[in-house]
Amino acid sequence: MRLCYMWNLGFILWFLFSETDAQQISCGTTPASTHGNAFARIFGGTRAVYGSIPWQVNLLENGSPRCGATLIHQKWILTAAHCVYLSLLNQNANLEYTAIAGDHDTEKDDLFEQLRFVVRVTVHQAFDGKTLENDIALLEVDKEFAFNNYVVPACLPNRGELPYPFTNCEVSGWGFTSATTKAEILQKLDLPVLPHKACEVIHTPTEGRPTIFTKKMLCAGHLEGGRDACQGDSGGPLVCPTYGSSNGEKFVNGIVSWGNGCAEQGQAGVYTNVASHRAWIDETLALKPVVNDNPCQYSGVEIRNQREGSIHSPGFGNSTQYASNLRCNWIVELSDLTSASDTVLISFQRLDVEESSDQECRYDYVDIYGGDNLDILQGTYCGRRRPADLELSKTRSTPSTLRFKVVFHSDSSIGRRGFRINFRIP
Ligand SMILES: [Ca+2]
Ligand SMILES: [Ca+2]
Repeated sequence: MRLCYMWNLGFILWFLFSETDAQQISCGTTPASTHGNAFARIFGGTRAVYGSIPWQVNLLENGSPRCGATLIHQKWILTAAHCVYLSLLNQNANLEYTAIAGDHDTEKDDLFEQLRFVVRVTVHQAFDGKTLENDIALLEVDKEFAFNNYVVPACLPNRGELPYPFTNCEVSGWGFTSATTKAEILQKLDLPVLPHKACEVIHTPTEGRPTIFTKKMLCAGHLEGGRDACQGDSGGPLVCPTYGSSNGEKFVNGIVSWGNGCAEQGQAGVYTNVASHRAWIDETLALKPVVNDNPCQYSGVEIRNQREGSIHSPGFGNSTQYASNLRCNWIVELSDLTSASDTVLISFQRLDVEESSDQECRYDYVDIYGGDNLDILQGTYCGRRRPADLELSKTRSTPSTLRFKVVFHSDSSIGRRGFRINFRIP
């Protein structure tokens, strides 16, 4: 799997000219796609060329790869319900999702990667975890994705519009490429959509496998075996051209849902039929966006050269509760103000932050970091008891620094009053 991306002149030119107005980006197109070499994979797929599947999203759960997803809107990604429904069944599991568009190699930062936090998980209300009927979910992200040549939404199929049988479609993902190996480089596979009748026959329910193939599903694959989507590809896109679309735009007709094994002979993978859910998608996309007007959210705020000051959670003092899913951080830079012996005194004026029952600060917390690189944890705070003051000294490095970082994290449920920290150089 460890094949390096070949830097070539075409790629560099695309990089230089890749800033494109969002208006110029049409769904389902691949403006950055060059016809590079592809390398055979064990399950019959090929390594995708960076930019050739710009709607592919890498969906992480608590920071670990979970599933694929499809970019369909600046603020929404489409995935399979079975990828995320555990988070709804068990709110205490505290699962957090992040979505990366423009990803290619999961082991490195790709040039056009954009990471967003999921702020809303919408699973189809009729999703059935046993039969995998209605295996569809939409996730809203905190901040719009910026479309460019490497981040392009797939087109949505019209209601009820199916690809013709044997249309050549494309599935992609970072799932397993052999029984034991998960892909680091995005993989893709061309495969035909099969007629509904054939899919019904292939997926005739048996005693150990009661799942029924329905009109809300598609099946696609190579019946001779050896080429298929697999675990880890779940939730990802099956895109197809649509008859009559002259520009060859790709439509997300399917969501990787289930199959009997991977790449087995006589089998064909099953995909959620997106066109049969078009009304649900339109309703969901019309929901009022999750409000995200907090100035600190997900961004650094730097306070420089103040001998004293304060930091508080968003909305503190308004007798309201802080919002969910906050990722605030403040950096206080005092190096220029102090002499070698100086220290800064940090004290909580008020602390009211949701704690876990074991007082381990698993839910919401305030972290304070010090050190030259702001990576030395000085304390983690939650609950309601005002903690002891914290005194930080100038570092012993050359040049010596005095700086600290406050991070405030809230999870997806229950807010409290928040906190206020005062700091001063005595
Ligand atoms: Ca990457
Ligand atoms: Ca909370």
